Amino acid sequence: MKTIPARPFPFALDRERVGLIVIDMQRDFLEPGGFGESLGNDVRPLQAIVPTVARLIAGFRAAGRPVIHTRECHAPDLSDCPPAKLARGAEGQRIGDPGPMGRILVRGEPGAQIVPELSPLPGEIVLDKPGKGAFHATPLEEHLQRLGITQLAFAGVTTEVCVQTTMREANDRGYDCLLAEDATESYFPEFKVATLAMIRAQGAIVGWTAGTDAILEALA
Ligand code: C5J
Repeated sequence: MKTIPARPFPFALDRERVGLIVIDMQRDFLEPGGFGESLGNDVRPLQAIVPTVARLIAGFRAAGRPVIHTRECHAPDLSDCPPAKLARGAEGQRIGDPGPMGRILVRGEPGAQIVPELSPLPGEIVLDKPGKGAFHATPLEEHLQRLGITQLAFAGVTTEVCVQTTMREANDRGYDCLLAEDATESYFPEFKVATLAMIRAQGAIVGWTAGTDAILEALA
């Protein structure tokens, strides 16, 4: 165990039991000309974390610890998309509609791919998830149990949606959750600040937050 400076209090990182989960670093959320930008969002803050996420991934790989990647996307026939989710958004900007990088949030389309700078290595787990949380309708929990993981470090986008939802799912399943503060981002800066505060509130009610450097130091 190595204790790292974290908030709301130090986090005891278990090098033998920790894994990294990188949430939805997809072209459609991050790249200019993608779905996220077409909704009026400024994607630059999300792009800015790519080098930090890359460093975090490299640190886990170097330590021989699992890196799990997720992508929010749906089957081409949309059979895994609940009607309520399908009906969201303005006409022409709904899941499955033609978007700037192929059909919006559909598996296999260019926009659904992870940005090339963060490409998964062969053999790493890549989960296509139909929900905001990565445990919903995916084999994530089976993978974590098989790998003996009890602690999860988190990176990715967006902080208050898919990252937070997955952290809450993991927390309820008994995993210790540590969010890399500078390796996550939101289109709405105030939502990121609020989410970090919510996670740490009431004695780490959802988990801990720490800087990427501190996490990497503990892994080295
Ligand atoms: C994610 C979203 N990945 N904001 N999706 O957070 O819709």
